[in-house]
Amino acid sequence: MDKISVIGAGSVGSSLAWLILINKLSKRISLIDIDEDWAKGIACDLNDSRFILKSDTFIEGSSDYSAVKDSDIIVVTAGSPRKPGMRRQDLLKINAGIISSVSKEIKKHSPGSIVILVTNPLDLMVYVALENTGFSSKRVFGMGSSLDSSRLANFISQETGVSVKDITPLVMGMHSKDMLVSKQSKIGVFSIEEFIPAEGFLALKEKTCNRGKEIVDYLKKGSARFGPAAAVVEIIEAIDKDSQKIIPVSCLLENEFSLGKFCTGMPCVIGKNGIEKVLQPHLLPEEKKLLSESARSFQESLKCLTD
Ligand code: LAC
Repeated sequence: MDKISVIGAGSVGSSLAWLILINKLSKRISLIDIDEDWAKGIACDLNDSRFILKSDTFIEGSSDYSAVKDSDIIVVTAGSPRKPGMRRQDLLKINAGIISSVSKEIKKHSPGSIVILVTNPLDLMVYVALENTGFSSKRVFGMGSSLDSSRLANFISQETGVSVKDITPLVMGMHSKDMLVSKQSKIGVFSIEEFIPAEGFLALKEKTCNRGKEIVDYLKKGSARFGPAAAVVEIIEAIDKDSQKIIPVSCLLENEFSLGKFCTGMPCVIGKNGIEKVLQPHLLPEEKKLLSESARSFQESLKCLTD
């Protein structure tokens, strides 16, 4: 890939730039931050690791949005992060303002790019970016459920002793504490129940839903960075290699589940065009209910934004 831009050089943005450099996923990275000196400082530090890591990826720090010009992919991590005691939803108004202006800049300077959102509340931010870029929904989506899935896989692996490589986690729905952690997740070819009793899985589900908050509470001055950065890199790699890999991302649903138009986490096939296909897993009755609650809560938040 020729160029990836990362908007927001905070902990997720800088960790992501480092992972891109280590994995040599792009020739250039534009790291944009409102604090230009900060972006430049992080870029200098990252570039100093190029020789040791044998990577020709070069990073440029800037506060000028024109630096995103001609990006293949733009990752948006900019926005206010959660503080202890806050829900992702509490960031709605402030971050919607940021994402709408960032989206207009993206549209102006890099109209052909694929845009991956990380900013919370994620599903709403994907919608705001779609509205303000006018790009196809195949090219604007969010990283959320794949991180939640990775968290679930981590917990299942710890609980059972089975390698994370043999776990197929399935988390969908909103990237919030009301996410849909599916008991249709698998361990090898086996159903979860064959390894973990129902109440045990309920506990893992709870831990998965609360993981972001747990990290915020521990850190006090920040939120998760390594997990989110790794989850974005997985998506970038799938686009770069056109691997047609199934990754759950926050995408626009047009009425697939007869729930109207809203953004939420669904397993999608990811390739060189971004979302190649939105998959529609068979939902258990309680999962259908949770998804319709996601749709309702999405519409409420949207209304709150437009009021
Ligand atoms: C979290 C942030 C990325 O789940 O929403 O930690």
